[in-house]
Amino acid sequence: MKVYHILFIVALFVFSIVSEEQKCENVVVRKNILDISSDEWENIKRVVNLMYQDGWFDKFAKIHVDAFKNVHGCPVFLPFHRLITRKFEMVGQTYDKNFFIPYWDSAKDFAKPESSKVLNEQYLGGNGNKENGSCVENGFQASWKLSYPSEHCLKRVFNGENNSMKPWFPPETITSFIQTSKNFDDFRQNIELTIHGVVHLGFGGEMTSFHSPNDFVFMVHHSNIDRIWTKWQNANTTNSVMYDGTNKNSEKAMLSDIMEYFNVSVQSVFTLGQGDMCYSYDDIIPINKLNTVEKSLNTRPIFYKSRLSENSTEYRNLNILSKSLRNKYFPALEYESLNPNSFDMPAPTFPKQMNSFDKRNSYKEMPIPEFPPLPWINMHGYKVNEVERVVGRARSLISELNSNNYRSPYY
Ligand SMILES: [Cu+2]
Repeated sequence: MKVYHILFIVALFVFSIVSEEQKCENVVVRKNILDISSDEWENIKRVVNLMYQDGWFDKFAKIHVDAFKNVHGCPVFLPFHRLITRKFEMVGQTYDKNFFIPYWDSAKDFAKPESSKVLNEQYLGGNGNKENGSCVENGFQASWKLSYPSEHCLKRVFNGENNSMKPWFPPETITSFIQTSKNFDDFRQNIELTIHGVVHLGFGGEMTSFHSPNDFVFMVHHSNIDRIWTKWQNANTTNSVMYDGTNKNSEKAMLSDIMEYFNVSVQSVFTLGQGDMCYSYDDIIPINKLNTVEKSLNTRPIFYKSRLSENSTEYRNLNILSKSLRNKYFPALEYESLNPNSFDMPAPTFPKQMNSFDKRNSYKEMPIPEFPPLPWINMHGYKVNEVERVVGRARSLISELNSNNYRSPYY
């Protein structure tokens, strides 16, 4: 045997050990907060309350404040927030190894966010009490006292009239972002400047401050933002390794960039199920597993983990849109084989045909979210023209859908 043969075998052996080590042994599945059992939810609340008592909320709020100016409005926004939520989850797992951060699929609540079940007493609670310093008085975080950056109660100040919130972006926009974003940073902007922002802005209080991780809403919201990124990563093979754009220091964003405070590379958080990223999502099939189920998916309608069933009268098909609108906003509808990760709402049926409209007249035109206010733009160091372009594009998608008789199944 020649020397390089031996070297090759040794290298192969070392490589297989490394990749073995990187694979997670225990993977927790993050579920939709509305789908988890009451026992599971009781346990999550128990762990989160223990973390609160032990000062972990102060700690995570401080990490977010310290990193703030470098991790918003640039590519590392997605990897950094993946990492901070995962680190929070890992701390939770020291209290209970099955702990996971559920996600709040907030886009589904776009029209009237304040009436979401997620804000009920048994879940996250509602608005702060205006008469009492905007302190949150219901939900499992009621009467929390926080000490970072200084002693205060947990605050929420909803941004609408009479305890309401201004509308958010509907699932149709998220689905369109997954299908039309040109590269990683285009996708990051589409998400950060729309659905990410409106949820923070809707809550106000802690959620519009630098120390937003004080509210557990931050974690369920960022679990969802991360879910949407994971969907995009698994919508096709190139997305799963795509990272581009410009960092805050004007340098080109690289997978080898080291993220501050945690001191790990962007690369190390890029793939779920590897390294420390030992979690998955209940509604995402990893792209490498997709090929095996693809055939069966193609022969029948795809309603993968959808809340709406095929026979539901509430089901509306994106295929009612004209070919030019489909090409512009939902190009994946034209693909030979549909990847369910390209949709954050029910995918259309096969064969392609128009579903007839039902006669319910309770469907309304989707409300169009506002541009984010200037203080929010400045706080994050966003560029006004960038916000106008990205948010403007999402707003015109909604108005074009409205004016073409599309009615959202979620409203
Ligand atoms: Cu943040």
